[in-house]
Amino acid sequence: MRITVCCSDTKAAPWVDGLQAALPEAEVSEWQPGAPPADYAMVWSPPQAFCDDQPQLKGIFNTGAGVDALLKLRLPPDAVVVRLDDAGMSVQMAEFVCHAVIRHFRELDAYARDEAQSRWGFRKPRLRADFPVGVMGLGVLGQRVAQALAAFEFPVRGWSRRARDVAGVQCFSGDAGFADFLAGTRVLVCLLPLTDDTRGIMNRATLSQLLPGGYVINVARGAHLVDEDLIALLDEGRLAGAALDVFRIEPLPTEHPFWAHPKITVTPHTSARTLREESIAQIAGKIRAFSRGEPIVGVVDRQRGY
Ligand code: NDP
Ligand code: OXD
Repeated sequence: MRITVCCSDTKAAPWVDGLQAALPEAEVSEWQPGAPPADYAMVWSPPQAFCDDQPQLKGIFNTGAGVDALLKLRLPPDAVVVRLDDAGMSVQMAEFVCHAVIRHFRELDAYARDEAQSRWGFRKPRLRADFPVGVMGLGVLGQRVAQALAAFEFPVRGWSRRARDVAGVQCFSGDAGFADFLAGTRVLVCLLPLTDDTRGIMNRATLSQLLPGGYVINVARGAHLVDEDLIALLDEGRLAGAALDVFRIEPLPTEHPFWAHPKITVTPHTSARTLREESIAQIAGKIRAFSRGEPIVGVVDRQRGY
């Protein structure tokens, strides 16, 4: 079996070597234009030329959870697209989001400002009941995040496309459940895939439905958020702040107003990093299973977009 590797923003060599070591029976190499046709591909954000060059692929294994960049391409029609399924990302996402929620809830930025002035001053404890957290997207990452937040005893709500039942989480679903979900949420966490249905989902109309003092945590994709609506709502005092890890343009341009906004925290798309060893082990296992005709998890529904 022949496997081609195409990772646009990272060096391919360690991925090629790792996958080759995990699948000694295969012939693994970095994609070059005009390379012989491969059976499987391991990719991150490949160019269109890669897909055009590899029409015989049976499976395309994405080295990330989100497949929005991949599904924008003209892919070989019969290739199965497979996303990374946790592979060490959900625990990172849970710690990142819990940190962001707790930093806001416990006013840790205000204490840091006090420290800078050698000021010893307590703030009145806040009530968790006043800070219900709503997680949009109850998939691999969203469920883990929701349960981690519930373990800190925040009231947690979750919203998904289909009805879900997650222990300790008040679940809402579909368009019908969206307004109720938002109306009881103060801290909104986005863990949705980017699809035609979810693009721009955090906008003036939806963010205005949050409880007063709303706080936004976007760890999914930048295009879920309408940047100018967020800034306007923060400046009008309708929202208290935002922690943003993902952006419409990455790296976030230096002139973007998010950088300097006093109510916005920016991190460089780092909330849950792809871990190479875990990812290679998972992809190698799936390639073996798939080539034996066994079912695998993480197959993307190309029509649905995730
Ligand atoms: P999953 O595919 O496992 O879960 C997606 C969830 O979103 C599901 O619960 C799904 O509903 C729900 N959903 C999808 N469309 C809609 C909709 N129209 N309305 C309501 N709910 C919807 O994804 P993951 O949890 O693995 O990952 C989520 C996203 O996180 C990725 O797509 C990626 O963009 C982002 N990500 C960001 C990282 C970072 O470092 N910042 C790292 C990794 C991922 P249902 O349950 O009904 O299917
Ligand atoms: C992913 C990501 O989708 O890193 O895995 O954003």
